[in-house]
Amino acid sequence: MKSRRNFIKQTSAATLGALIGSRIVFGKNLPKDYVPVILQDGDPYAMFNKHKDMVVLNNKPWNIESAPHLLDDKITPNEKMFIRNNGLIPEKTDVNKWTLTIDGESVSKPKTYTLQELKTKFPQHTYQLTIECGGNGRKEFNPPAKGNQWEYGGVACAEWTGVRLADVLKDVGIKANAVYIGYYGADVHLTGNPEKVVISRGVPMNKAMEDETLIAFKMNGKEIPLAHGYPLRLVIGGWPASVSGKWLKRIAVRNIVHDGPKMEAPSYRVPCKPVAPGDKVKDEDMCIIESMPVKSLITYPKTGAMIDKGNALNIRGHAWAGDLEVAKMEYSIDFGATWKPCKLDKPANRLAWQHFSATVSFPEDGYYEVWARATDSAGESQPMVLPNWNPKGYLNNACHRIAVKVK
Ligand SMILES: Nc1nc2c(c(=O)[nH]1)N[C@H]1C(S)=C(S)[C@@H](COP(=O)(O)O)O[C@H]1N2
Ligand SMILES: [Mo]
Repeated sequence: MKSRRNFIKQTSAATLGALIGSRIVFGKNLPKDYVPVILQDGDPYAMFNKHKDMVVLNNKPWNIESAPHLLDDKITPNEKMFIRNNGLIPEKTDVNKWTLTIDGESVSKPKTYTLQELKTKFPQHTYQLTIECGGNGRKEFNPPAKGNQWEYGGVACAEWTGVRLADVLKDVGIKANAVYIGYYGADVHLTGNPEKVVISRGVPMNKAMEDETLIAFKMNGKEIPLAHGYPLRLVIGGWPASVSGKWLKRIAVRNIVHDGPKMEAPSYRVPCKPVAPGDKVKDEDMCIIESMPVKSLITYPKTGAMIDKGNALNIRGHAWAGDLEVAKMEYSIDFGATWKPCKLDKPANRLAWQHFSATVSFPEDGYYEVWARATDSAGESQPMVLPNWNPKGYLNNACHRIAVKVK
């Protein structure tokens, strides 16, 4: 608690406002080192403006997960959006001095932009983008994998506004030998060592140059909340959210596959070929996760729903499929023996999750489970109970299941 108070004390009114989730109207009058009341108790829910049902998995670094029933909104609001940090949130964020530098082997002349330049020089675009932590669903794997035990809530689809990474890279001019981009953020390593990079990941050039790959400065029409990368972040939908670098300061355009911290095996990698649960896998047999697998969540009702006999149940939720579209959505009330179709909407834009709904009737009273299964445009479906085990517990896209009692 003490260090957090110190952090808050040294922070500007603008950053405090970002923490609280609204502008401090008379912020210029705040006494020096004064901690606003809402932040005084160090309550992460107040500090990050999160819903009370969110689950804190870790506080150093902060990792907070959402839950299926909290993700019912079509566009995820900040209050229900998971936080996944590998290091410490940057303490002194002076937006007026914030710059983004583009450099690396495949850039002849590195270039640095102020926030203002980025916002005025390039066309702005807004997309709904699904980002899911590679470790979402880790909790279900057996043997268990180390790391945050994410259940279902490490996913979100917010509306992001920014400029295209492609437009900025074209403005800088990149060489033909460019292979990968790698981001660098302003967050601080857990050791406090300023020389150490917390995480620096990236994507191949073809993903970097997609229309939807944004250098974003707004989330859901407002400045990005501090925990989610204020004032600037990469947002790269459909791939593990670890490629969406927060507190973005620098992008290196590399002539090799980027080799920053957490690019190397076994981080964000899975066995190139399936292995048996518990197997040891050599580093060279682990492959970088690219597009995320097809997945869905029932966001209404919450598991444990009780309904009266004879009443139908309206279910709804979202489905997503990495770089692909979801082509089909089904539900089962007989543990996967038979499946019925759900109504499935088209995505608002490429890489946005898609909404589904169905009216479910039950033949008699008793205990049921409603299982939901999405199939992507390449014909891949979610596994019913668990996908292939992997040493780090990534990519669990098993069918989501809710309990329902009819009486
Ligand atoms: N600079 C920086 N960017 C980062 C991270 C981080 O620790 N530092 N975590 C990554 C991971 S692993 C995930 S899952 C997403 C989480 O984004 P969110 O906290 O906005 O939900 O941010 C990614 N970007
Ligand atoms: Mo992540």
